[in-house]
This record gives sequence, C-alpha cells and structure tokens, in this order.
Amino acid sequence: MTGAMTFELPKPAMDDFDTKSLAAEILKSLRYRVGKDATVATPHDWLAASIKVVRDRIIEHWIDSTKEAYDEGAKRVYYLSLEFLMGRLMRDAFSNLGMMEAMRDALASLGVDLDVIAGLEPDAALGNGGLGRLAACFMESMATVDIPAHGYGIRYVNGMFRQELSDGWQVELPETWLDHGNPWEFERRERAFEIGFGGRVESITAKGGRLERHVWTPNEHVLAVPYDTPVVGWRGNRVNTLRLWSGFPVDPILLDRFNAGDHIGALAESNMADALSRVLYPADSHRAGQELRLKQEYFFSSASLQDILQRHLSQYGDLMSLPDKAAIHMNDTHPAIAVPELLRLLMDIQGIDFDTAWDLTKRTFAYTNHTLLPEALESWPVPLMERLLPRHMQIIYAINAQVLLEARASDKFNDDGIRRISLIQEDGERRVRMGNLAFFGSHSVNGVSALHTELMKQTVFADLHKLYPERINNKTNGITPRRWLFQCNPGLTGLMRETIGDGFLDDIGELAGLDAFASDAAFRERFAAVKRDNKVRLANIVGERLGIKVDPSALFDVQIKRIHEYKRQLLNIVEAVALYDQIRSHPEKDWLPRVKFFGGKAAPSYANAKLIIKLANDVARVVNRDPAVRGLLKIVFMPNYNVSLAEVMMPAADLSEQISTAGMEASGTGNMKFALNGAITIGTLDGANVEMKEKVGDDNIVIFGLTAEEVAERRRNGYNPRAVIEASPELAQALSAISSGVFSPDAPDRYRDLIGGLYDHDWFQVAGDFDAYAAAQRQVDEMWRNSPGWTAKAIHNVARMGWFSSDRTIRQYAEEIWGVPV
Ligand code: 26V
Repeated sequence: MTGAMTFELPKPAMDDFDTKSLAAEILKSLRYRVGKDATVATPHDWLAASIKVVRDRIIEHWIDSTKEAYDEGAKRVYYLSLEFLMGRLMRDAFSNLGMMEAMRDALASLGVDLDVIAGLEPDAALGNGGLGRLAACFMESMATVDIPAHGYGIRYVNGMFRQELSDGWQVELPETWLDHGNPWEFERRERAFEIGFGGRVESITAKGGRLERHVWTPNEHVLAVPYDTPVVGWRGNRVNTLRLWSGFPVDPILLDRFNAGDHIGALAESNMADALSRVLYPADSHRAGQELRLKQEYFFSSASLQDILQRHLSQYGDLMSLPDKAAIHMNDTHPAIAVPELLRLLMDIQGIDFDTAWDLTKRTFAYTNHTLLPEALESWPVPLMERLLPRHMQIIYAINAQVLLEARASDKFNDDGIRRISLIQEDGERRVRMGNLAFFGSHSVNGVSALHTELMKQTVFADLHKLYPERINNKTNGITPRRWLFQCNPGLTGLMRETIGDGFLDDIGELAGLDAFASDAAFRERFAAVKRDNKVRLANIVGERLGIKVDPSALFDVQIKRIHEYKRQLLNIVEAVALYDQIRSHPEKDWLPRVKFFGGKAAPSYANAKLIIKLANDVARVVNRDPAVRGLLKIVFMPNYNVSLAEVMMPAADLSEQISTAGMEASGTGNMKFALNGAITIGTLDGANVEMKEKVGDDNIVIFGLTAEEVAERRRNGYNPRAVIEASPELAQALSAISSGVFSPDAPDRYRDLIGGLYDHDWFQVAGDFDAYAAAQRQVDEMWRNSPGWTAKAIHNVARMGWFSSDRTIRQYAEEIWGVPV
C-alpha cells in the first residue's frame, strides 16, 4: 500500500460523521430494518444495515430534489433504456456522499470489514455491455450536474448471465441478484399501469361518416409495477430516480377459465407477466427476433409514457406544453415503439389530432444510435406487429404516409430512395424498420463518437440524413470519473490530490495540472508505485481464483469487453501465438515479460465468439505450461467479466487493447476507463480512439492498422487475404499452428473453419491488419523498456483524459438536445 491509499475524500458539508454515532446508527438499522442483533448478524445482514443507513441520507436529498424540480416547473429528462448496467451501488453512494472512511471506521468499531461486506453486494447487471454501462454513467452524471432526470427500464429478475468456464468453454448460468432482497429499491404499487397486447381496433365514425376515433381493445393485459432506486450524484448534489418496471398479472388467476376446467389457460396472463421482466436478452449484436423481446420493448415504453403523461398532466393539466417540460430520450431503438405509443395516447386517449400529436411527439423525443452493424439493427415482421400491437401498426402506416409525402415533396429522391426511407422494408418479408421510426419520431438523432456520427450520415442513415440534414449530431461518449477513477483507484486519486490539490474532484479538467509532473522523476516513481499496487491486487485475485501466478512487474496487457469478431480478440490471440513462436525460436533475445489478460462474455447463440473464448483458453494452457517460455508470456482469461471486475482491472492495466476493425466500434468506453487510469492504448483509428489520440497526443498512444475508409475500400473492391497471409511468414506460421491443432490436440479440427474464414474473406481484416499490429506491439516493447518514458506517457494520458467525463457529454446533451439548463 502506498501512503496515498489512506486519503479520504473531503466530507461534504451536509453531515458531520462521527464514528460513534454512525456505529450506533448502523446497529439501530441492523436491529429495526433487518431485524437482527449484532451477535447473530451475518455479513449480508451488515451489508443490508449499512445500505439502509446511507439510503436514509440519500432519501433526504431525493425528496428535496424532487420537490425542487416540481416547484420550479423545471424541464425533466426521461432516459428510456432497456439496459442499465449499474454494478454495485454501496461504495458509489459512500464515495459520492463523502462518507467512505467514516463508514469504514464505524463498521470496524463493530468488528466488520467494509471491504468484505462491499464484496457481497451483487452487481446490478441489467445490461449487456457498453450501451447499458453508458446509461448508468449518464444517470450518475445527470445527478451530478443537477439535471432532474428519471431513468426508465425493466427490473429483470435475471440480468446478464454469470459466465463460468468448463474446460475452457463458456457456460452460462442464471445470475440471481435479488436472492438476498434488494435493500436499495422502493416498490410503488400505487403507480402501476395496465399494458395491453393483441386484440382488435374499432374505428368509430360519427354521424355523417367522419372518422371519430379508434378504440383498441387488447385481449391480453399485464400490470407494470415500478421499483424506484435513488441515484446520487457527486457530493450528494442531487438525487434522481431509476424507475424499473416489473410485470404482474392483472388477475393472478383467470377464474372464469379456471372454473371452466382450463387450469393452464387460467394462468396464461400470470405467466406472461412473469416472463416480461424475467430475463435480459443476453445478445448485444444479434437480432433477438423473438416475440418476447418486442413485448418487453412495448411493456416498458408504454408504462414509462403513461407515467410521464400522468406526471405532466397532474402538474400542468394540459399536454400542449409536453415538449417544453419533458425530454424523452431513446437509448438505441429498443424503446422506438414509444413513438407510435405516444401518438396513440395523445390521439386515442386525449383526443388530439394527428398533426398536433405528431408535432408534439417529434419535439419531445430524441434518439441515440449505438451501432451500425447490420445484424444489430432492429426490425420487426409486420404480421407480428399487427397481431401484437394492431393499433400501433396503423399509426406506423400513418407516420409513413406523412414522411413519404415530405420525401416526395423534397424532390431529392427517386423511387429507390423513397423505398429506402420507408418505415416498411418491402423486399422479402415485410418488416418495420425501428431505426427509421426512431429517426422520424425525433428532433435529434445522435451518434456516440465523431467518426461514428460521420459514418451514420454516409451509410445507414444516408437517405434520411439527406431529407433532414440538421437532425444528425454527435455526442462523444464519456465515463463517470467518480466510479472510474475516484472509487476504483483510490491510490491514484490520493496521489493526485496531494500533487495538484482537490480541484479536479469537482472539475475534472483540472487533471491537466498533472501534465507538468510527467517530467518530475519523484512524482513518476510514486505514480508507478500506485500502478504497481493495483497490479499486485489483480495478481492476487488471479492467484486466488485461477491458481495462475503472474508477475506484477510484467507488462499487463488487457483486452476486456464483449467477445465479438469485430472487436478482434482473435487478432490479439494470433499475435500472442506468433510471439510464443518467436520466444521459442529465439531464446537468446531479450524478451520482456508480458501477461495478456482477456475477459468478456459471448452471446450464448454466437458460436464463433464462444469458439474464440475456447481458443484463448487453449492457447493459454499450452503457453503457460511451456518451460521454454520461462514465464515471459502468460495468458489469462478472467471469467465472468462484469462491472466489479472492471473496477479492479482498469487500474491495473499497463496496455489497453482497443483493436476493433476500423469503422465498426461506435465509440468504446472501456478505452476511456483504461486511459484515465494510466494505461497506454494500442488501437485502431476507430470510435472514440480517434478523439483520444487528438487529446492525449500522438506520442502517448500507439495507433496502427487500416483506416475505416481503407476497410470500406477493401470490402467494395475485393481483397485477397490469402496473398496477405502468404506474404507474412509470422502470420502464416501462427495460423497454421492454430488450424492444425497444435493448441487443440484433443480436437485438431476445432479451429479449422474459424481460421479458414481468414483465408477466405477475412471480413474483419484480422490478416489484413496483422503485420501492422505485430509491429505496433514491438513498438510497445521498446516503449516499455524505457520505464520512466513509459510512466511519463501514462501520466500524460491521465492528465489529458478529463474531456471524456460523462459530465461533459451530459452537458452537451442538455444544451444541444434536451434544452435543459446546466
Ligand atoms: C442490440 C440488441 C439486439 C437485440 C438483442 C438485444 C440487443 C442488445 C443491444 C443491442 C445493441 C447494442 C449496441 C451497443 O452496445 N453499442 C455499444 O454502445 C456503446 C455506448 O455507446 C459504444 O461505446 C460501443 O462502441 C457500442 O458497441
């Protein structure tokens, strides 16, 4: 431990924490909230008691924040997201309220170790990856920069699956995060709403034949019951609400059916309600396609809108002011069904005409796109929509008529252009394009990095952009420095407070003051010592969990993220195999010890991603055991990568692998977490890497490989991977070893097709970028040899990453999209 570890964040003026009274409060909480006495309390009981203590403080701020927004008639932000990857909440709350050390001392006085009970809190893993974690960072930043906001999502009973490895293969197990109850949440039965599915639509015509209105009579109903979790910002500034919906049957049992002898049918609605909030879809890049997914999307969109309209009506009495008082944000297209749902509520329930309702809708909604991968773009078969949401299908046709009218009037499109703009995809099976629906229903459509936004304009949304050239804008992603620096890296935070003062805690831009210290040898040593401590902590975990011994003085090279071919874990593994080969054939060379860490989950249905996990483990087994390697290269696959593991791994990394095929990673946010914690990035010019290069400077990042344009050019004009492989002996050798079974003697053909794909088409340019990547890695070796030079670069990274705070991102959303003052 460095001395820096003992630093305490400043206590906010809100409360005076006295160890004795805090300890008394914990005991009281244990007794009256948990119903236990200290002599029989289990660690989980202490955890629940501690959470209730901090929750009580948060509630004070929560009620104040809510009341203030109401009294001021402030505009509210509603963030609709099918995913919120919150992780653990207790440390975050302690840290944001400045009571971490006080709680540590108070618990210690009761014989309880804060770190032990904190480790028992389950991760709230209600998300897949980047998109879900971004929503969580945004919730924290909205509270911090004092924006009245509600997050809306689903309270999945089973969030992201737990990953175990069995003989190197991924095995998925259900994660039961609610097993010990959830001390954070409040059930609000009184705010439940009914959600309908199916049935039919009647058109009521008034006398004289004029169409009066539409009445939708669903034939299935469920109740959406909200559970609220307070989200506290830095220094407890403001507390916002994360409202997650859970499905309940309207009638637990349909008695008429039961009495008629249909005992199974009597439970149909109960089962459906249960299924709606049962499980998160664990794929972030494959079309879900299932009916249940569409039902989940409608369930939470409808419940959220009914809630928003009820709040608005009770405060303002009239919906004409909705766009002035509410900004509803769609996190990807998952809530896009909210567009026709708002129209339905405005027209069919409130009696507003289409033109007015459409105008209100567009002024209220905004949409963020998070991927251009064709297989992740949502669309739903028209027959399914007609069956499940017949009224919405009618409204979608009405929107389409309106949009196509505008497109034709613009004179910018031929028939092909009109077909591409349509909400209905007509070739093959007719499907509703959710991206187009979200685009047309919003006044703002944004990408998540400069490059991604440009590509949106040029590719997927090219025609829509031509029709509405003002609509697409960029909001480069960010991360909250509270969780991703102050909380996960107390050593570095303490050192920086001592060096540049406390200003950066409230204004992250002040990290820039650290730049000057890169040339200060004494500071560099302390910085390196903090990194080393963090590496020791990770090495201990690796030893405990996997029984692998890793040397903390080795270069820690880390690639942790979802497993996907476009993220190119395969490129990293192939390079490791080539390096292994080199170490064996040139033992005389002065090789630098390296540990390659991998971590990440594969979508259960994504066969190649699962095979890549197996490959990493197969290669690890051979390399780690080979005495000829002399420990110079170790490969570690960390199972069950999640937010909590990220909090340990980010601060411990020396090298951050951000090596996606250029043009395919919309932004990335792990890239930012690593750099903020003093890792150097090896990466392609993709997503936010491009902007990180601009901010940290060319000397402090290692960029390699094809550009997005070059990748696109090769895909257009054809490319010969076989020739590329044959021209690179190192690559050819590594590929042939893998594909001939050197790492899979039990099944020599295991990787034949995977590697065959590289010879065949190499869609992700693994072969195409190999030589550049290998050269970049040797450049990293040279940099690592110069230890003070490396540390200086790491310091520059930390000093220059302030711009990637999600506070900056959120302020841009507030000013440029939501029209909310900050
Ligand atoms: C798609 C689907 C398809 C249906 C099944 C469930 C599901 C879940 C998620 C998605 C879309 C995922 C898109 C996504 O996660 N994009 C990531 O967003 C991050 C935040 O903007 C960004 O940093 C990453 O680069 C981008 O891949």
